[in-house]
Amino acid sequence: MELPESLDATFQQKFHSKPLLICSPGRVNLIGEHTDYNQGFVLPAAIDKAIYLAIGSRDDDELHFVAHDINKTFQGSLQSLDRTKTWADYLLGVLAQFQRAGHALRGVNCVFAGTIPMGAGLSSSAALENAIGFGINELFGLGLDRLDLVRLSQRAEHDFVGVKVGIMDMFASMMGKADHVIKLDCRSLDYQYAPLRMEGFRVVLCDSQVKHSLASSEYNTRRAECEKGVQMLKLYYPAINSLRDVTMAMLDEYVKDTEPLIYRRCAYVVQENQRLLDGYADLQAGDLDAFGQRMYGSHEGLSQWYEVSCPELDTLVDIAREQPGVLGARMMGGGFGGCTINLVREESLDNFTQVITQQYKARTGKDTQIHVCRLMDGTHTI
Ligand code: GAF
Repeated sequence: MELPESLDATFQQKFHSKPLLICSPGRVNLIGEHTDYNQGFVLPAAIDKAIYLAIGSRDDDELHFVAHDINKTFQGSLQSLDRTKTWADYLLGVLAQFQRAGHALRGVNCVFAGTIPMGAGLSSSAALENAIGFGINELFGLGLDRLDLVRLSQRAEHDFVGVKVGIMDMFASMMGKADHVIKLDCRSLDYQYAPLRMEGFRVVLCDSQVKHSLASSEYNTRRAECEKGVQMLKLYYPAINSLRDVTMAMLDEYVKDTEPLIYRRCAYVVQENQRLLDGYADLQAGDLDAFGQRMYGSHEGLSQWYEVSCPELDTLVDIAREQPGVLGARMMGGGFGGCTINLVREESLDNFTQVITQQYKARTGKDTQIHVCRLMDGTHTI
């Protein structure tokens, strides 16, 4: 039985009613990492790995959640939406945001499972938040648009889960379009879909299988470091609001000597933002070689200047760089584990998979998982 059917069956067996079924995808990001919360650009896409959620309303205030994959349940009430520090917070956090925005809800039953590898940096949490937000909006006819739901998921992550994430993950998961990447301006939220013209190439993810345990604390620290850079420059340039407004010349003059660490963080972001704009132009021009080189540049910045990589991710990129048919590779997402994203020529895929698998094991003692992905539509009912 396919996953959505099996969730449907479990739901009906447990709750004796027919659920609404929702598919909410994970995401990749081609380039533009840690730029979203600095009001820069990102270039993500939704992928064919998703969270599937079966949801139905109740006549009371109770909440019954089943995490099908891990065989865990949660029972609570809309009257007391408190943090549990478990997976249930991704659902509770979104419900709390609906309440906070003044929407009257009733209780819900949910059963969910996914094909997004957990902790692989493919945004399973944003997909789950989007899934329940989308489901609640549909079930109770609240009339919110997709962008409202994206913002709601982001606020849930900030207030309930406690990580000050940017908007990229939930945006990509909700707004994705098959075979397209999204060029998103994280300041204005203007976005464009661009067809991924990559005849003969595939987007390949290599999972380091390192779970990003440092990610939340270090993520918030990086964010604070960027904000510190902005504050320093504001003394000289009062109109500056974010690193989006900053140039390397400003950093060189006012930050480099006094705060070398802050300089490295901010310089990475300013350069990455420019790399994205240049890389987008490469993609539009069909120059994948140039784009691939920018991916390596992005990885170097993330590893050396922003310091969010780890030895395993660096190893995956090093191995990829030596393989024929690989145009570019870099760590993806928040960092400290998760996946690398690689652009690989179709005819080199088998060799790539074999060599990466063998050499990663030999160099780190760990296994990798390789995922070849397709770009899909965002959160939707099925
Ligand atoms: C995580 C965050 F959730 C995103 O908002 C983004 O900042 C990303 O790390 C780094 O680009 O996935």
